[in-house]
Amino acid sequence: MYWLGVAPEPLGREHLVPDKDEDFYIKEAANMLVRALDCSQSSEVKSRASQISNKLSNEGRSSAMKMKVVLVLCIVMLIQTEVAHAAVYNVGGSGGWTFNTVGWPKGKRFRAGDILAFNYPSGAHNVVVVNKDGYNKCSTPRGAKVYNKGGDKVKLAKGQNYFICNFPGHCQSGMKISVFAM
Ligand SMILES: [Cu+2]
Repeated sequence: MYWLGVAPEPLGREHLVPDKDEDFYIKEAANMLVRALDCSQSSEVKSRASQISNKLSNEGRSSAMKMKVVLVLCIVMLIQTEVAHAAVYNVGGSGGWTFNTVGWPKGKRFRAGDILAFNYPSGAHNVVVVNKDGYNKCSTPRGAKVYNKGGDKVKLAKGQNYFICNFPGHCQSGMKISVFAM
């Protein structure tokens, strides 16, 4: 995909494993990885793919075979892109799913299909999928899905997603999040 110009430059070992054990080099390696991921989802990559396909289709019927090849490549690229999109977020960061997590989603951009990982000691909390009313009032709708294992991974649906801990008083202490997924 790289030689067609529709995929980022492959990551080399030197990009992933820093040569020196210093903050700067580790940060550089992390940045490189972030850029590669960003690049694989960029509109530039997508428009480049459509340029190539347009160019080949303008060459007439004899290029039908090439067209097919490009279409297959585009599909492969889109699948790769989708995979790259499915990010995993640890709710609450290193502190995990706990009190006052209510502000955690602020400034983050989520996409439908992204995974929220709720990390907490089993038995200390739970994760309840609620609606807007349940979020605002810290109440649990009838039949709400409850997770309580402690390493719960929940896939975001398109639109607004609401989660609370329904242990008494916990949601009221900011143990709730509202997450918008594009
Ligand atoms: Cu709790």
